[in-house]
Amino acid sequence: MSLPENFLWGGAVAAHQLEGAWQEGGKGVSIADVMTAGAHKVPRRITDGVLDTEYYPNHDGIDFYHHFREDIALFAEMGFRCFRTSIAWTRIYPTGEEDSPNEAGLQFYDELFDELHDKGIEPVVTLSHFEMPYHLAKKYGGFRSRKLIDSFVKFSETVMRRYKDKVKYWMTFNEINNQTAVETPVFGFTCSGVLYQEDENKIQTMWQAVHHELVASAKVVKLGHEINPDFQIGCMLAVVPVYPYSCNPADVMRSVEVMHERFAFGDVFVRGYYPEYLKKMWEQKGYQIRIEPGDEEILKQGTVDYIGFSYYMSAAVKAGVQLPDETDSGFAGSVRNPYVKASEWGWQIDPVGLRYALNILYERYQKPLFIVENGFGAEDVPDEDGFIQDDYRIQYLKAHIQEMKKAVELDGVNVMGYTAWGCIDVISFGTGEMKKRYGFIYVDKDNEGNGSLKRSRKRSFNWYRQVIESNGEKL
Ligand code: BGP
Repeated sequence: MSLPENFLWGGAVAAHQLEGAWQEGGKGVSIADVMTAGAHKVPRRITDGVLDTEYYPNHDGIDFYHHFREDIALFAEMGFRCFRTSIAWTRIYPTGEEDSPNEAGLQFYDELFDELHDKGIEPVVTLSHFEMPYHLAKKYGGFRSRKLIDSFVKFSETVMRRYKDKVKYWMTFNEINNQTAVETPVFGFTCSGVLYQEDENKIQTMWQAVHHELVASAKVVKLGHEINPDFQIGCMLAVVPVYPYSCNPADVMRSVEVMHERFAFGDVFVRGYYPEYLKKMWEQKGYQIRIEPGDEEILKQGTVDYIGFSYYMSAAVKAGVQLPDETDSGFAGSVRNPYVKASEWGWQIDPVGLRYALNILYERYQKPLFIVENGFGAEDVPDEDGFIQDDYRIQYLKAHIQEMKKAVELDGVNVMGYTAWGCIDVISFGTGEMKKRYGFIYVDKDNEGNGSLKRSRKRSFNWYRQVIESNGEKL
């Protein structure tokens, strides 16, 4: 047995990490444009509307806005069957409060999706990938306010109607379960636009914002199915399987606790209601989460068609080590797993963890799974001919694809597709820099923002081409 013939092989990116042109075509300022870079383990923050020019100008991206035809031609050369990107909310509604959308922004995505279809590539669209108009964050505190539900639904409805015949696969919020209200050395940003105040119960505010996002997402899923019943609308989770550090029952229970925090989101997306363990946790901690009449009904009506998820690493936890303790393992509150290696950024490299994750997700939800992010971030150094010999990346991807195939072929898990993260070098989200690259395509731009922007094929480019051509047989 092998992978299904229509398996969605491709690559993934996010608007603010590559488009650039942050003030062109009527675009407004997004929270991502005014985030600080997080180099040297400084957590990224949404600034008070100012650009961080100290490090790489991340708002410039790799100027995909002006290079997308050239880039899509390279994706087509690799044989991509799909391409995952996001729509920048601020190209459509620059402040989020306009009555009518910005036509130039809508046209840009029309051209992008047309170009993809011309090359036989199916677009896969994330509605909100860690961004929103800065104006909405400043004025309302992002999703801390219920007001944002309507703003997000308005934006989503506009693009789902406009692209109803061009885009079939959608996801609502990127890595919605990567929320934090407390900064850690590796995780300081806030994706829901909430600017936390010192004197508030931050975690309670975070869950309130999450509730608003979940309601917004369910509304959009329901509406999307009305706009086009053929739409496939998924959630997007950051999947980090959490292992107990040892067979000490206390470690095992700690891993259950952390898994609950990670899975609560998927449970709501798939089942349409809050799991008991989450309600108990809110109760025990004394969090008051306002759930308005009708919200629970909406959650039920807007369950997802598939589960999109990212997988980069697993984590091991030990009883007594609480979130958000300092960690060097790439995942707050976890400890180094002696059985796996780690990347330069401490992310635990664990291909078997992907097979494990696919199994637990499928057992729990019985929904099609879509691996929409997986990849190896590294500092690529060109050789004397300017060529990137990224065998380390090939090795990482190959090992993960092998484990994915085992999950499909040996365990019977339903996997729809696989899109490698940052298929062309983009700005790293965690650091806001160019240095941490994932691409099959190298972009000549350094960490200070200098470079010709020239695109060139890395060694992994041909490797991935042959993986897709053989439908995963030649690895
Ligand atoms: C995920 C995000 C992406 C992306 C990726 C790699 O969390 O969805 O936006 O950037 O991780 O992370 P980084 O860029 O920090 O290496």
